[in-house]
Amino acid sequence: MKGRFITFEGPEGAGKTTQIQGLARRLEGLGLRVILLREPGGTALGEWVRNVVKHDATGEALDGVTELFLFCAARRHLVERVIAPALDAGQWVICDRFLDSTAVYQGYAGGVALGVLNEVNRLAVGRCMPDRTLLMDLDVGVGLRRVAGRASDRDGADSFEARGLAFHQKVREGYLDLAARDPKRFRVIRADRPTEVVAADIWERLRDYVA
Ligand code: Z5A
Repeated sequence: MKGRFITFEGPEGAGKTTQIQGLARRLEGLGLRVILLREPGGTALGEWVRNVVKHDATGEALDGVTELFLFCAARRHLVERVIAPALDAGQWVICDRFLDSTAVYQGYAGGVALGVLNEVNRLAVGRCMPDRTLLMDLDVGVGLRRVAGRASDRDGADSFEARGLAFHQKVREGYLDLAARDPKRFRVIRADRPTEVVAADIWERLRDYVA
């Protein structure tokens, strides 16, 4: 069977990580080879960018354009080093966030002009556009409350969790706009339901690839 490239997107605390793990187990149960990635991450460069952007590791505030280049540099490297070879080898690639995160966090909510942003994103992604994107949609207040419990277990909110409610609302609206513009690639999943109900919905939205 051909490799597939599936991405998960959504606001904070939507349950992407939880669902990706269950989906991978289910696909592997069918004998498929699955590789799980997260963005930023998946390479040493990606993990370095993750630390810089999430935890202000440089101690210097970053503007939206700087973030755009950091995320896209890490994305380009991940595509070249990991994603393209895996797809060429017939593996399934499941990525927790990808190019649409840049569109909404740095563009719709961050204020970087979408025309420029889309060009940089296109350059980073090359031929590796996702086959399908599962947008986990959730009220932002619910999502932030879910992660707040978790953040207090660690050492406080990261730089994205700390951005205000209005920022996260723009993120959600940006995602819904992207999904409405590209219904062929996006599937919107209501993430406010019990985990197993959400998982069944996701499976249904991938049925044409696994049947
Ligand atoms: N970012 C960017 O700005 N531009 C870019 O181009 C890229 C990223 C690629 C990465 O942070 C940050 O980088 C991200 C955007 C930015 N920050 N934000 N926002 P991350 O990867 O650490 O954060 P995240 O992607 O938002 O992940 P998350 O906070 O861990 O959320 P999640 O993966 O969607 O949810 P989860 O970990 O599966 O679940 C969260 C909690 O909810 C957990 O306690 C679960 O047990 C619980 N949960 C899960 N499902 C349910 C259901 N169905 N009901 C109730 N509770 C649930």
